[in-house]
Amino acid sequence: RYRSTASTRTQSTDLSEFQRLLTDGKWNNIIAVCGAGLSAASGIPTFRGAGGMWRKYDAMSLATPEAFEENPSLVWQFYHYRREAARKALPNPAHMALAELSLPWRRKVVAPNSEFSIITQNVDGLSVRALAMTLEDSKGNSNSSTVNTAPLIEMHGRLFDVLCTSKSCGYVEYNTASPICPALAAVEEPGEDNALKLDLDIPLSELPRCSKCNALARPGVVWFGEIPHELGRIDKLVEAADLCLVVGTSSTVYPAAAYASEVQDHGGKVAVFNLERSAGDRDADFLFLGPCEETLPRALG
Ligand code: BV8
Ligand code: ZN
Repeated sequence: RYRSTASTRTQSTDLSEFQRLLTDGKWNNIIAVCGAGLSAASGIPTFRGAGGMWRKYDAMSLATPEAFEENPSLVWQFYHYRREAARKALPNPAHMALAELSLPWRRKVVAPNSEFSIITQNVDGLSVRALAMTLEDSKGNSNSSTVNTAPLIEMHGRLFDVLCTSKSCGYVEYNTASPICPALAAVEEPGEDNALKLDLDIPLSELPRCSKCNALARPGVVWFGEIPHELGRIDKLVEAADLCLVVGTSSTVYPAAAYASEVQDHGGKVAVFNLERSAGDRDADFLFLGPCEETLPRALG
C-alpha cells in the first residue's frame, strides 16, 4: 500500500491538543495497541530495546514451537525468567491510565460517548492487574462486579497460562507458582547487563508437567508462526476504530503491527506513544515521543 511521503496529513505533537480532542467527544471507538514499551517502566525489559532481554538469544529463536520442540529446557528457562520478572513487576502509570479509560464513568469525563478497547501484545498480565487495581480503587463508584469495563485482549497469550502439550488432553491452567517446578529454581538471575544466562539442561521429566495427564506442559503464549488469540474480535474492533493509540511497540510483529494503518485506511486517526521513532510513526496523526508512563497519563488525564 503506497502512502505518499508528502502526505497531506499533518503530524501533531501537542498533548494538550490531543487531550482536548478527546474531551470534545470527537471519537466514538478508541483502541489501544500495546507492546513491551508499556511495561518497560515496570522493570520488564523490552524485546529489542537497550535492556532487550533477548540480546543473547534472538527473539525469533526462542519464542517458536520449533525451539520448544528442540530444547524445551532452554525455552522453559526463558519463560521462567519472564514469569519471575512479571510476578515481581507492578503496573506503572501508563497501565493505570489505560485501565482508567476502561471504566465507563472515567471515560465519560476523559473521552465522552466513546467505546474503548485494549489490545495488548504483552504476556505479562500487568494490564489485567492494573484494571483490577483501578476497579478496587473505584469501589465507591459502583459495585465492581457489575461494571462492564472495556475489553482487554491479550492477543499473544499469557505467561501464567500453562498448556498441556498432549492433543488428547489440552488442559489449560492459570499457574503463578514460583518456580513453576523445582528444577527451574536453579535458573540464574540475569547478569548485570540483563543478558540471560540460560544453560541448565533440565531433563524432560523435571520440566513443568500437565497437572491432569502429566504430559509435558508449555507456556500459554502465542509463539511466532502460531495464530494470535481473538483475531476475529480484534478485527471488528480495528474496523470500527476511529482512533488508534499505539503504545510502546516497535510495530514489527504482525498482525498487530498492521492495525494502526488499517484504522487510517478507513479514515481513523493514529496517535503513537513511544520512547523513540518506530515503524510507521511517520504516518501517525499524533506522535508523542517520550516515556509512555509520562506521556500517556497526560494525554488521557
Ligand atoms: C502469525 C509472545 C499467522 C511470546 C510474541 C514477514 C512479514 C510479516 C509477518 C511475518 C513475516 N515473517 C513471519 C511473520 C509472522 C510473524 C511476524 O510478524 N514476524 C515478524 C518478526 C516479521 N508473526 C507471527 O508469527 C504471528 N502469527 O502471523 O500467524 C497468521 C496470522 C493471522 C492469521 C492467520 C495466520 C504471531 C506473533 C506472536 C509472537 N509472540 N509474544 C513471548 O512474549 O515470548 S511477539 C513478542 O514480540 C511480543 O509479544 C511483542 O508482540 C513482540 C515484541 O514487540 P514489541 O512489543 O513492540 O517490543 P519491542 O521490544 O520490539 O519494542 C518495544 C518498543 O517500546 C520500542 O519501540 C521502544 O522504543 C518502546 N519503548 C521502550 N520503552 C518505552 C517505550 N515506549 C514508550 N515508553 C517507554 N518507557
Ligand atoms: Zn494434559
